[in-house]
Amino acid sequence: MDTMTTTETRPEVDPGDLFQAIIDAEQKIEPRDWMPDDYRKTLIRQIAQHAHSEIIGMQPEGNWISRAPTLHRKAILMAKVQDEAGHGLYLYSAAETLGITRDEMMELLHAGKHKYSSIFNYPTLSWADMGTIGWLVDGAAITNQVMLQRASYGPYSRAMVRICKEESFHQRQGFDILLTMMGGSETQREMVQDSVDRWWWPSLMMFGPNDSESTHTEQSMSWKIKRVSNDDLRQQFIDMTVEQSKVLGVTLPDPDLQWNEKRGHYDFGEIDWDEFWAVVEGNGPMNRERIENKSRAWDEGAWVRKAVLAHAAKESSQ
Ligand code: FAQ
Repeated sequence: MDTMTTTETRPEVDPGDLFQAIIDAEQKIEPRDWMPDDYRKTLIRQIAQHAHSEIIGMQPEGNWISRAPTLHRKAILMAKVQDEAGHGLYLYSAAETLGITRDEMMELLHAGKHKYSSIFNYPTLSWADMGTIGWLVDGAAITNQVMLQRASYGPYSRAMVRICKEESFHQRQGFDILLTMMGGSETQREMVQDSVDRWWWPSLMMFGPNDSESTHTEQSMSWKIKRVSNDDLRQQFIDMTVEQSKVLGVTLPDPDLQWNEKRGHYDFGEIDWDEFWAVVEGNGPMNRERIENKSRAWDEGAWVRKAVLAHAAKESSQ
């Protein structure tokens, strides 16, 4: 046969079928692959929200860098806050691969049209809060993020592998602050207990609404973006943390917390969902201040971005 004149046609592959086959085969969707519009939108929403959380999340701890009790603690806290900046940057880069720019994400955040985690709208009132944030907030973050290392979108999943390594150190340093304080004076132990009392419930809210109220879980799980539901992750976190609280010698502020032999899990009390939604909708104790600080820093840094971009443009034209 004369191969020069043969017009070979490839069998038509429906892009939707190919997308689903990649998901089913536990492989990764990459930026140039076809993907449903809603998959792209869901990823932009979740990754941008996650990136914003890391960046806004620098503020509560940044508040204590200049007041850390020792040089050693100060060096660790600075490193942790810098890690959070790094996590934000990996995540913004992952979101950019989906066709949104960093400037657009910033505008949406500053205008209140993008969310960030509710937890960062609570104030940090004492040094013990640095320990509690590491122990509970990073602890909840890791519990949620381990599954995201297996997210079906390649750039997100790879960013999460790096982030999780650093989060483990964050949780450990928080626990260490609290353990040290619990071995100190009565006043220090009271500071720890007060801090745990304030952060326990907001940490449980980090996992999002109950599964029955969650708008995105079912679809995100079928796309293998999320692998475990909000309620299952929350339960995992509680089961792990109750045991750690015993080692620390602190009381968790929930009278209904009790081991349930039949379920093989701890039962716990009802979360104040009105408080959760008030914070998510912008009416928490620190929402306004967090966003004001963030947008001021963005405006004040405009000249730096301009200079860096001008330099990059000059380099590439040479
Ligand atoms: N805060 O249908 P679902 C960290 C919203 S990183 C605010 O269940 P989904 C590290 C949700 O967006 C912490 N909003 O939503 C660190 C949706 O509204 P929308 C951040 C929340 O996406 C430590 C609506 O409620 N981690 O802490 C919250 O399936 C220390 C319905 O909810 C991530 O972002 C909330 N807590 O599940 C840094 C991880 N929960 O968007 C500094 C990645 C829910 O339709 C210091 N994200 N909403 O307007 C996720 O895994 C998921 O997005 C969930 C929510 C689990 C957060």
